[in-house]
Amino acid sequence: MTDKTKCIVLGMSVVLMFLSGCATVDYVADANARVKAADWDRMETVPVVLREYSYTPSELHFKTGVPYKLEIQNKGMEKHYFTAEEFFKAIATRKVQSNADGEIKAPYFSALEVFPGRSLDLYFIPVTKGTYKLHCTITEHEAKGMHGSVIIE
Ligand SMILES: [Cu+2]
Repeated sequence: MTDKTKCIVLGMSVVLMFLSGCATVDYVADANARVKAADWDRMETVPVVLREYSYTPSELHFKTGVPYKLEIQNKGMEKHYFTAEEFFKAIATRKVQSNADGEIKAPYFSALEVFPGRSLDLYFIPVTKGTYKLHCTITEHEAKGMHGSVIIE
């Protein structure tokens, strides 16, 4: 290869790396605008119960564009996680609220840990349709059955 050819090949691989890098940065970019524009008076409340070792229901269904409060209630004896990285990338997040302690505003989350007997509320708007994996990342919990799906339709 000539130096010029090497330079072109290197240049193309840099462009490809840049493009593939962009494809993985896929949280909802205009989440803040979507949250502000939504009519939160028509928010729907959906509960999900965490215990040893399950989510009830194990399949959660949401519709794009509707504002939701997902009440993540740990009714078990142990700590549990609501981990759903791809789901969190598919929604516009308004906030997570602990009804005892306050609220956390952030553009996105990847996992929420809920202590026994406590709950966290996730306020969000579904944006991207799909079926997303939900699981508890504490050792052995998923293997014992603590997994499910979040479906945006
Ligand atoms: Cu768990």
